[in-house]
Amino acid sequence: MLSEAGLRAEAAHIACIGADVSQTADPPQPFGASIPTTKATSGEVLLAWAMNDQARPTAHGAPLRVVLRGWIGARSVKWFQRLTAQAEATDNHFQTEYSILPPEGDPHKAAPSDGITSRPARHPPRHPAARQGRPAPVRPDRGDRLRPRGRRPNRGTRGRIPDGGSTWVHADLDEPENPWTWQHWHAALIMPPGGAQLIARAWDDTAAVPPESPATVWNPRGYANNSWARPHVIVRP
Ligand SMILES: Nc1nc2c(c(=O)[nH]1)N[C@H]1C(S)=C(S)[C@@H](COP(=O)(O)O)O[C@H]1N2
Ligand SMILES: [Mo]
Repeated sequence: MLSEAGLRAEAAHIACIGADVSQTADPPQPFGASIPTTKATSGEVLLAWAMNDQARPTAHGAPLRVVLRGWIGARSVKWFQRLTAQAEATDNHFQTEYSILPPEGDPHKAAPSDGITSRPARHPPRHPAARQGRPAPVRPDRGDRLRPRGRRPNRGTRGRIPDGGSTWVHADLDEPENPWTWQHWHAALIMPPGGAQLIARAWDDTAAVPPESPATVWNPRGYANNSWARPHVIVRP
């Protein structure tokens, strides 16, 4: 679509807006986001009108939405209405709002260009439970046998979980569906009944490990916490 339209050399960013206008943004404005033109023309971006071979639900952006594979959801504009090729990144409220500020940043004074507004295509593995601050999906299976399952971005890596905090056991990876989706994993643990804390961390093929604690990734808005997930579980007798 962009090559049909013809991009000028100075078009470094592609900005999109949706049909929904936020009255709480200052000033009121449509939801918007921009991405570098290199990403927009990378073949990793969809304009989607369907979802899982069904008509796309309105809640998920019908009639048309942007889907950016490998990037945060906030850049995938729903109810897609208009795009602009421009020299600078958008100053839309929602681009600025969903940016990672440095620890000393002030969310109330941040300029559009402050902070990280995009994620690299290859990013450190993180567990969604750590991101959302809630326990990982762990369910007791056959009494004392736990089968933790998790997801993380697919980098062909191997997940690990500790048994009781001193040693670690390998998790098995489920078959990845595609390079952009979460990598599901599972592991079996024999544990005594009672309360316990699990720790889930991942290693990738460069031996990179997510941060052990959220302390080193702290930022004012609390985004992108990819530190080790530490869900509490209760093993029923
Ligand atoms: N037009 C529009 N697009 C939007 C949003 C929005 O509020 N309006 N929210 C964004 C955010 S923050 C996320 S996480 C995803 C959520 O997409 P989903 O509802 O399909 O899960 O849509 C993004 N696109
Ligand atoms: Mo979001």
